[in-house]
Amino acid sequence: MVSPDQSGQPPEPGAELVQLLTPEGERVHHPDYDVDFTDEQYRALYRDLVLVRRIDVEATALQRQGELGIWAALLGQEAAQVGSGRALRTHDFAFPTYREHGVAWCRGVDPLTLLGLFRGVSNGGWDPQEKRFNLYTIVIGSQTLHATGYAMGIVKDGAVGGPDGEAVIAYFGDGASSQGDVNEAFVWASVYNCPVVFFCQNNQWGISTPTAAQTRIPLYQRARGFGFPGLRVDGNDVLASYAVTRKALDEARHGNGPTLIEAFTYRMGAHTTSDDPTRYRLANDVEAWKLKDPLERMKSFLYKQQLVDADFFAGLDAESDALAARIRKGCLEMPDPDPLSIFDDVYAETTLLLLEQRAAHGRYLAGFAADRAER
Ligand SMILES: Cc1ncc(C[n+]2csc(CCOP(=O)(O)OP(=O)(O)O)c2C)c(N)n1
Ligand SMILES: [Mg+2]
Repeated sequence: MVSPDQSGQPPEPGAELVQLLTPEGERVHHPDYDVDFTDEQYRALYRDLVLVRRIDVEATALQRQGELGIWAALLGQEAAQVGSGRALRTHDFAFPTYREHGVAWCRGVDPLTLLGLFRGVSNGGWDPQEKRFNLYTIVIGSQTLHATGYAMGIVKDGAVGGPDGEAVIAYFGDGASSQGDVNEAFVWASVYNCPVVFFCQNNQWGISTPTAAQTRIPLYQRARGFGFPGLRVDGNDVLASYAVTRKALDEARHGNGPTLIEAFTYRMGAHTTSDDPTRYRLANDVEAWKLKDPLERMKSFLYKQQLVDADFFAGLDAESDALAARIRKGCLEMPDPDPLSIFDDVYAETTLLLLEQRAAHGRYLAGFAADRAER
């Protein structure tokens, strides 16, 4: 267990946290970040949160039943992802980590496609250009450089500098903030004034390493040293996450350069299904964060504002159940890939060495069939 501040407690968010919805579901206002949602938009955001959580719960269960190799749960981070994901315009481009299932949902990636990746039957499965959503990246922080390079490219294409400009968003975690790649991306984005939003989900943990082992100052304050603005938002507040991301994206698309958003949230589940967080964190902390649940506060708000009725919830329950059933069925029905297809997409044009390896592996696999025939 790493706990450099001795208490093991994450740093307090402080007064600087941008919030539009309190944990109790009270709508509050902020002078710099506000948005006017219609009743329909409020309901739609809640629907996103509920369905995204359901996808995550089903995927975790499928992994436990042996149907997925691994799953990285987003439990607790739904608002940060749905808020920022819905703030993207169609032509904006997102670069995710491996946990951005909520953003994938907002980009129209079928959840079954994500499951294929974690089941090990595909290397991705969606067209990044079509979805404007890059493939999942496991190498911590490297996608911030990809995003920055992409953002430099769209500047050169002349696609930035007005209300219809393009913008890029790079997702990463608190642990990733210590990576060289992320700090290099900050430098490049700053000096080249790149249209990129760095969206850091500070979920308080990098596997078993607490944020206190990554930084002595709030992460958003790092931006200042690189020469661009940074801010901290309540990552469990879908409205605030939307508002700050929309504004930062607009700054980027108008040619006003990068922003760092630190979405202050909490990873309610394990790092992945291979992890056991009871080994390194206190149940107390998890219980305290349950009171800030992103779905519950939105539900309270909808009730208090009388924007919903029993039919709305019954309809959403039915939709959620149908989605879960489709995911389970679709996952079990996914065909196993040809083992030799692992060699297909290594390079755009294959190499002689790879062809030899493919042939050797083919002979190896055929050996099993011969063994079976002899027995
Ligand atoms: C370059 C690199 N180093 C180490 C790892 C192993 N690793 C996988 S996830 C992870 C922690 C990442 O924490 P954070 O950035 O906070 O993201 P979170 O998992 O909390 O969403 C580490 C160290 C990796 N995948 N890539
Ligand atoms: Mg983290």
